[in-house]
Amino acid sequence: MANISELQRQRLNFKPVLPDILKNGPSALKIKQGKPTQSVADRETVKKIFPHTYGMPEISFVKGKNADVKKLIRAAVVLSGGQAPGGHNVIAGILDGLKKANPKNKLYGFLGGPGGVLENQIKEITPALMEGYRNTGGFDLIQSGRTKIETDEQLATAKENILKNKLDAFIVVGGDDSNTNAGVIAEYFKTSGVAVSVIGVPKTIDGDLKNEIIETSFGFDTATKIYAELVGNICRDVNSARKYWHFVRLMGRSASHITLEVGFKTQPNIVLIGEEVLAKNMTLSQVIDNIAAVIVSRAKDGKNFGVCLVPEGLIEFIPEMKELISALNDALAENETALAAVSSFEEKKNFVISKLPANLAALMKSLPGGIAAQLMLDRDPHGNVQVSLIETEKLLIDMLSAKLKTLKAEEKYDGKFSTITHFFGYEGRCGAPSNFDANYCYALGYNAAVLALNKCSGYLSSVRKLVKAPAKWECGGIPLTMMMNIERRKGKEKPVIKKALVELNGAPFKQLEKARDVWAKTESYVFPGPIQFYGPSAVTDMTTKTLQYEQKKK
Ligand code: FBP
Repeated sequence: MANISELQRQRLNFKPVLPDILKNGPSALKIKQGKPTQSVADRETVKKIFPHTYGMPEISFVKGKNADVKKLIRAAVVLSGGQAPGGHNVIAGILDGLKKANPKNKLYGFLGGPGGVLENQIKEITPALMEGYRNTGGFDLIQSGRTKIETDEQLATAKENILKNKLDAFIVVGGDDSNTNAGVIAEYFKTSGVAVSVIGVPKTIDGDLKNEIIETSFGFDTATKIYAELVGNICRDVNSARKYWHFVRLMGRSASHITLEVGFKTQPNIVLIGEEVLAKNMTLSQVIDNIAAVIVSRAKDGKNFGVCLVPEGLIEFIPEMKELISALNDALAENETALAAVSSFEEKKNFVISKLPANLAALMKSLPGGIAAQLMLDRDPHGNVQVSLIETEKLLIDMLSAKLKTLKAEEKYDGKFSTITHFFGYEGRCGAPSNFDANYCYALGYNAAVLALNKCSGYLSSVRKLVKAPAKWECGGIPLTMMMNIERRKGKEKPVIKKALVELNGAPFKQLEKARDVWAKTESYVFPGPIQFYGPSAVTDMTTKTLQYEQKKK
């Protein structure tokens, strides 16, 4: 039996559209330098940490002959962090860009993420190998991982292995943390006189690696389309059966962009946005009161059903919970050895509670056991709590049930609250890339190859004007240091790329504000259906609503 589906077979033949500026290959374009740049905040501190790579100019590509790029190079790529649809096309773009400049150029992939760099696990990505992966989802060609290259020892090992493999360029495909790492490595190489270009590529389904120049990270388009199909189907079911409240938690550990986008695509009754909760300084019980108000109002209309979208990162946006998580991060990081010696969970919990200030210790004790345990799970290598493992939707339902019981006793509610929970995250991370992501990723990869061929280092591959047709996209690079600020990580102040959160003054959130009261009361559900790869362009080439609203203002 064939081990690839018919759709897979057809997708292998899809030819991504390259932006016009890249179409004639690396030797037909030149680097144009813009003005020197500054970091987004904490300028003096970031400058001190990155003396060689701070302030570099933005780069754009313009037409022109460039024979320098024909010199033979060896490059390696690493996929870092969570999977995102289109990763294989980034690699395909890098490979094709390198080969177009000089067919003898070689591309390697470090296996299993940055850990593969430290262990020197590497394989050549030949054109023949690449053929089976074009336009496919997943990162399985070379896999990914969350190891961080940050200690002096790790940086030295990375340098040793990169030099051992005689590499001229090292391309890191990752989110904000991984690209921060890329910036650290670029600086380290410049400081130690290593002439290896380090280039980043913006990846994450979460959509939180963006700014004026990086309009979106790859994978966001496809993942939100996949979740929207599922949520749309739930909305239709809810409207047919009319007996359940569905609580759908959607991935996005630090920002609510995914939830907002899926909200636009499906128009459910409630769309919670973590950033709003934080801005309004809401407590957990205020969040519950707001949801309960919608449930009660719908119950009055005889509607004991609805759909509520919950961003995965909500828990970290509730100020009291954020404070608790941050104190837990510090307590866990500072007491690693002592905690390793304790075996039972109860003892660990009590030990950690003993390290917390009284108010937070009380909050921790008040949480349902399951949630408290989930809050204490191991941090990822970047020191972040793994919110994908915290079942916030269940916490909300527990608290809502209690609230509705009280309201019933006070004769303020006379409905039925039957619930179903869902968590959509992993379902969308390896889906076959939409046409948008297939094109965008290929362009990002090709663009990264051009930056590397031009010996740029410490830059993030940037492809802009994404609401236009791919042929019109603009290409270049932006200095990694330009996106940095200082944040607290693992109990220490660190330079990191600033996460892009949902802006309450931004056009997308304003759209939600305008629409949500109607969505709460009615069944304005929209059913986007599955991603379409073939058919009318209005369906196949549709970009995200977020991008459309954001770009409209420009
Ligand atoms: P990246 O930021 O690395 O792209 O990952 C994002 C994400 O998909 C989050 O939405 C989610 O919380 C997390 O990965 C889950 O990570 P893991 O794969 O380690 O469970």
